[in-house]
Amino acid sequence: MRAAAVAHPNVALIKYWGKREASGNLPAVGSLSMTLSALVTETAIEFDESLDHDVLLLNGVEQPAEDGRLVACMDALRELAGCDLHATVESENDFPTGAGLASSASGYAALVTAAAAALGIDARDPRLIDIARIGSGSAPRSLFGGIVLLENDGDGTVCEQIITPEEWALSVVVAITTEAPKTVTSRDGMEQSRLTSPYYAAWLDTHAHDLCQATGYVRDRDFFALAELAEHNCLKMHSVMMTTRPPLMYWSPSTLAVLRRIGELRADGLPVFFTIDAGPQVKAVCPTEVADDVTAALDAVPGVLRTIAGELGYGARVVGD
Ligand code: 2P0
Repeated sequence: MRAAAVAHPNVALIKYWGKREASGNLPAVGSLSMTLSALVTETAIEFDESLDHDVLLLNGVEQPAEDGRLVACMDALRELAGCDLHATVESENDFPTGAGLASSASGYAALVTAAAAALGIDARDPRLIDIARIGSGSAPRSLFGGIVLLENDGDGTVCEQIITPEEWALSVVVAITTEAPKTVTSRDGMEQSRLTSPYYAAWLDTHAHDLCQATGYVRDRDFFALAELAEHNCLKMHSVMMTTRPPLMYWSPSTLAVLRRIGELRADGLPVFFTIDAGPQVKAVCPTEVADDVTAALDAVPGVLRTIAGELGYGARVVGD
């Protein structure tokens, strides 16, 4: 009863920020994301009848036993499989953890995929999407590759791939400006935004339109229309974050420097746009044929520690035991 899986983080073009009041970690809004081949989480799981609780080792360090998200996710997997055993989970990221690079999305996608294999659950069972979401609202997106649409559907969510990596040769260049973990998690931050930002209502009101338009631009491979809308949606989310009380200022000074450089590159005719998540790193999206040019330009921005570039990646998958 053991298995291992890999998954990639994803970066949203149209963002998820805020939850419905109902339980089950349901997002208030849908989202549209790209799965990133360049970053990898590998997770191994082994169910063991000698354990009386689940054990999680993240990058070799044991995490607190009371991690509610892990236990809730594991309990849902046990219920689905009709199994009452606990497990040891060992998860490794090849990139900074908790620093705005969606490590929880890839972590829970890899966990659910490995656990399903170990427990004999069909990997295509749609209930795995709901179980991944319990761990992290963005994790269902990392179960799929390419460009992925997550939408609200009644009391739940649906998630599907809309473009395969082969159908659109896009790359993402991640400019790392700080390796340190963020001080406010997305989970806590988005709840504070819901409770205190005067712009949160406008975020909700305008979101469905952004999501619908962006999905159309992706299906049409309209890069420049997508560029303008994705940057707008990103800055709208950061406006909500910055007007939260106390304010959520995830940017570093170099975040703004990279953002301006990307604006200059686009004004000079290079097809590239930015997006930023709950952290100081900037993700530059571009056609793969110009990824080397974008990488060279961002490496030269003062304050950029390093860049990581890669094409669209595949969804979470079993890699053996
Ligand atoms: C996104 N983020 O759409 C947005 C942009 C962060 C900023 O999805 O509370 O770590 O576990 O559901 O999944 C981060 O959200 O939050 C996220 P929880 P999660 O990519």
